[in-house]
Order: sequence, then structure tokens, then C-alpha cells
Amino acid sequence: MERTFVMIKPDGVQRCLIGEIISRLEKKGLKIVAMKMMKIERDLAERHYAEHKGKPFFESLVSYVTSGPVVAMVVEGKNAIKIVRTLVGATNPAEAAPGTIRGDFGMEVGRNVIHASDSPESAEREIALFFKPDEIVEYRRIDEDWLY
Ligand code: FUP
Repeated sequence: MERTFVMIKPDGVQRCLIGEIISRLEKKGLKIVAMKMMKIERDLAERHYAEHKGKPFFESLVSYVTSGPVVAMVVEGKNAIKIVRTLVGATNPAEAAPGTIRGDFGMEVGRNVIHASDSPESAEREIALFFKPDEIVEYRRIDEDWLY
């Protein structure tokens, strides 16, 4: 099993897409093993997006993700990192395929609704930034034998 970090960004929350997004993840077969609604402080946003520090969009990205509450999640499943990235779609919603979350709900890159880790290293780093180990739970999906 693999874990990935997912965050519904402030536009996704304000546009009442929380249920729709969680529903897509659950129906796919992924398991939510941690979740909280929170307001991100500037420091956490800067650490989360450290790889983009110095880029022209960094300041607007930080102010966007700190502009309202987000829903942070740890999502588990076999190959979860790749599978969630496929459900999320391309970074720029203008290029994201229909059927993906960004393709169906976003209009521009600066308001792209959702974040998902892009590699095992970033998943581990991002999960640790947002969650303490005891906030992550273990349970079985009732349909687990039919998913794998
Ligand atoms: P992703 O992994 O798909 O979230 O994309 P990146 O890590 O490349 O970018 C992180 C965030 O920066 C994106 F979600 C949106 C924002 N961004 C911009 O606002 N402008 C850009 O040109 C590139 C990224």
C-alpha cells in the first residue's frame, strides 16, 4: 500500500466541491486514512511549496493557498500517488482532460482546486508537514478484496 497527500485548495472549499472530490477518490477505490479542515499559515505554505521558492508565481501561490480553509488528507491505496495524480489531471486546468478534477472544475492554473503529491519523496515529506503519525488511522474498506 502507498500513501499520498491530497489537499483541496481554498477555491475547492469555497466552491463547495469537497464532497464531489472526496466522492471521486472514494469511488475510485482509494481510502482516506487522515483528514482535516485547516487554515494554512504562511510558513507552512512556504515549506509545502519550497521547490517553487523564487519562481514568479510563488508569492501568488502562497497567498492563494493561505486565503481560506483547505481540506488536507492522506489517501491510501496500491499505486495511490500515480492514481490520484491521474484523477487530479494536469496542473493547468486549461490543459487538464475532461473527467479529471482540474479538467472538470478548474479554469486557470492559479486556481486549480486541488493538490496531490507527485512522487514517493514528496508524499512522505508533505504527509509529515501536515499530519502527526497518530492522526493517520488504519482500517479496511469493506470492498478491499474486490479492488485488488
Ligand atoms: P502540481 O504538482 O500539478 O500541483 O504542479 P506544480 O508543483 O508544478 O505547481 C504547484 C502549483 O503552483 C500549482 F498547483 C499551481 C501553481 N503554478 C502556477 O500558479 N503557475 C505556474 O506556472 C505553475 C504552477
